[in-house]
Amino acid sequence: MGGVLTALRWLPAGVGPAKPPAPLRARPPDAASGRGRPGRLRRCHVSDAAAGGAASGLHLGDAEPRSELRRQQKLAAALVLEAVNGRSAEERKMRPADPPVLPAPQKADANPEDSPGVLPQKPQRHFRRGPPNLQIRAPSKDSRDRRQDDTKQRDEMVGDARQEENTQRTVVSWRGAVIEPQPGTELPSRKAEAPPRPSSQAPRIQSQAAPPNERQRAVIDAFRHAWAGYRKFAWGHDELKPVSRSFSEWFGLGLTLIDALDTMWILGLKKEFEEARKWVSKKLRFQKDVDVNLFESTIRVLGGLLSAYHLSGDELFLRKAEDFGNRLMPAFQTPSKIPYSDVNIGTGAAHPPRWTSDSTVAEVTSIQLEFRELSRLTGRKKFQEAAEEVTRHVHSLSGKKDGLVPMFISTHSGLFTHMGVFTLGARADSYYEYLLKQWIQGGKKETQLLEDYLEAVEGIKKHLLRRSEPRKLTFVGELAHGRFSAKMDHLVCFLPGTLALGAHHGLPADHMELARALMDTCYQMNRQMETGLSPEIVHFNLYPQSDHKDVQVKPADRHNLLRPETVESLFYLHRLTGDPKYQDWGWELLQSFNAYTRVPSGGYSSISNVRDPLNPQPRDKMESFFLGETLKYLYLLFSDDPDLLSLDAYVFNTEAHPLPIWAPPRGA
Ligand code: DMJ
Repeated sequence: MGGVLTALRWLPAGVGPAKPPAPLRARPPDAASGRGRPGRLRRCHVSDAAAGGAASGLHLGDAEPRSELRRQQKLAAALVLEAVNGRSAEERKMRPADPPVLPAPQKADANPEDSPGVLPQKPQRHFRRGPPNLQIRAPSKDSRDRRQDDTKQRDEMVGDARQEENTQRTVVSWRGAVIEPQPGTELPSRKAEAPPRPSSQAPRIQSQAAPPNERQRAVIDAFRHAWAGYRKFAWGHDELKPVSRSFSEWFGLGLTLIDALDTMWILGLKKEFEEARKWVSKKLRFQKDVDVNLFESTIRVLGGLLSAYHLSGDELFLRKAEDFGNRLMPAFQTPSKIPYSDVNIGTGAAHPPRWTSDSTVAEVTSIQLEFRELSRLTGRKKFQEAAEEVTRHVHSLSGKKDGLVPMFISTHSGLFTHMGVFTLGARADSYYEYLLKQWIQGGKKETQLLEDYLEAVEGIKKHLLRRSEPRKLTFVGELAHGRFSAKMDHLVCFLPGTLALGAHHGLPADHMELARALMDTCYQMNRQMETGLSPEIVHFNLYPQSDHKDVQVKPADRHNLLRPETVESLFYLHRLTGDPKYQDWGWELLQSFNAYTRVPSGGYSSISNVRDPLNPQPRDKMESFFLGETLKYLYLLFSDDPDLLSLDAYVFNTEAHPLPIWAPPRGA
């Protein structure tokens, strides 16, 4: 394998295999590892804690060195910030940032308390975006939807806002004639108060995008095949069961359809988008007695609707997003303000999972991009406030290990629980991702987020990084009560992309070095399997024995759920380094998906055995993220246009839904 570095600066001195580690955990046979889905839980956390308790490595005596480390991290963050703000793009070897894509957040967002009477989102004048046949703008139809969907409060809000808009229009006059502001032209006197609009780059995505190249056309073909199955056998339902040609429900919200909206827009699938949009308009109703998982529904439904709004400019999606966001809010009504995992969007009853009062750390800390954006667009501060309260709270908690967080948090006490177990995989992964991405979303000003992210990357290097034998693949393992396990979830393969993104935004160059090495490893996790597809979990070999391979797979971990993380990181690595080998690797992956997961009658299926190309054992399920993430990232990976969803203009949520980076405030 090319690209594995021989000298790894980030590995702590003296780190290396000593003796074979004792097995740390027993796992139930079906280790699907999805977060928040009771049926897919894979951990035995309580027994893990008990088993390792005596040997706990989380010493209370760490407090002193940790505060010193923290001080150093703050210093490092300050230096990085100075560097980010002070160095030119050329000096940083970064592509120059695009001009701001959106007006600055309204004043009210910056300091909500100062503006108690601030108006919520004004109804947007519709500025035509994208090709005409996607501009589904019949006002009467949309008004009808609004009448059906919206609450009384919302009607009042809209009424107020209309008044505001009228006032604004009459202010703009020349020799007695009213001049309507043009799209993108804001009068200086009103500019600071202009409501946020859909991203100004959105039109480019379809109108000026280069025609798809051969590999992109292959992605379009894959998408069409997946969509055909969904359309035929699962239309309006959550997930396609491609083998039995039926469907399964999770929340009953047309999850696949919503997750796929922005992918269709980006791939230029206008007919499909239009049909899906019609379903959203006519059929998607949130007034139903159903429990949804806060995290999963936020990243997929709220994130999907918000990005569909930004790309299409269609207010239907924003209205739906706001309605849905309102229905998620009861989840935050807990003694600690750490949200419950589940909320009933019809009744407003929120609760933790049946077996615990805890929430998952990654879940409560990976809803912020979406809630913050919803507040910015609607002018309603409550979404952002509730989500940021969680961030502040988690920031201040003890129980971390050099920036690494435990996997559970109590909704009663607000404290971490099941302490001493640290992973970059399930239940913690996107905590790290959202530290960085919120910092980017907010214009790189929120230094607390940066500090926590930088500290965590140091924690990863110090505690979780090792190299395998014999090929010396750099990987991220896990730590349970001081004992290292060479186990890595495929989920961890989001990390190379996140590290590369941080380096692009001015963070230390060794983050990029580490990103490249981990990318090689994630590629090998796929490459070394007989189907070319990664299993859900691998264990790395730490001992130099000639008959051992680097990547080992336990029978219970052999499944592949069509997950996106490898191709997600390939997209970032290619976009930010320009190295075509990442596109070639992605191309191999697409071939493997086609060879082993494509179901002839339509759709793709997760499989149970990535080691048996003759019988990969389809599991009869197409996860919504295959359309929302995997195929979208493949399409973007195969593009050579850095401005197709520029990483200086957009930040992708953890379900691959692009949200705009907020412009820095004027004068900053
Ligand atoms: C997606 O829902 C998201 O990417 C999430 O962050 C992790 N799990 C799946 C994909 O693997």
